[in-house]
Amino acid sequence: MKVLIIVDIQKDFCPGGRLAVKDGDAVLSPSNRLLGAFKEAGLPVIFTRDWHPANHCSFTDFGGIWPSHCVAETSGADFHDNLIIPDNALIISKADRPDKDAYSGFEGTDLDTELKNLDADEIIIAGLATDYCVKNTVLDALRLGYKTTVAQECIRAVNINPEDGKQAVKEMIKAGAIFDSVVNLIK
Ligand code: VGL
Ligand code: ZN
Repeated sequence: MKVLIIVDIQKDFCPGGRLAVKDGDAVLSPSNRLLGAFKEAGLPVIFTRDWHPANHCSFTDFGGIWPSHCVAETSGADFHDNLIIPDNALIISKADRPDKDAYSGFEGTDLDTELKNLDADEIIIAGLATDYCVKNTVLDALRLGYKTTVAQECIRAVNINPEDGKQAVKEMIKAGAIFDSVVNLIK
């Protein structure tokens, strides 16, 4: 079974948000095309979301490197308004404990169990951000043995260092990830 995983397309990671990724909202339209194709094919989709407590350790006020973002139950943690979320979508919240950061959708969540329940062997990944949650989710998926393809137009990087996104792509490819375009993925 092929499963689409949409990573952290939340308001705070898009322009106007608290941890805005440059052109973060540019992933919306290609991601929605993938979502439409999966819906038409009757294939499952899973959405991850960053879901921090207000005192999360990744926030600068609590010793971390990030401005406060994606605080659970606040509007910044909402999925972007233009993201098409099917009624039966599975939502995985992560990094929801004060003392632990988690960039991978697999870390401290039921994602692997849910994928096994769906009999997933192949994963398509889209979302934000390339150099953090996309990268770590992809690397974990590969470690867990899933054939993992990244939808290349559907990712954007934070780029604290200008090459971080490019570096992350290299790392994912080296670990065995496939990169492909949405047109190919919906064929
Ligand atoms: C992320 C930075 C901080 C991500 C989450 O979803 O890529 N990046 N928290
Ligand atoms: Zn975060």
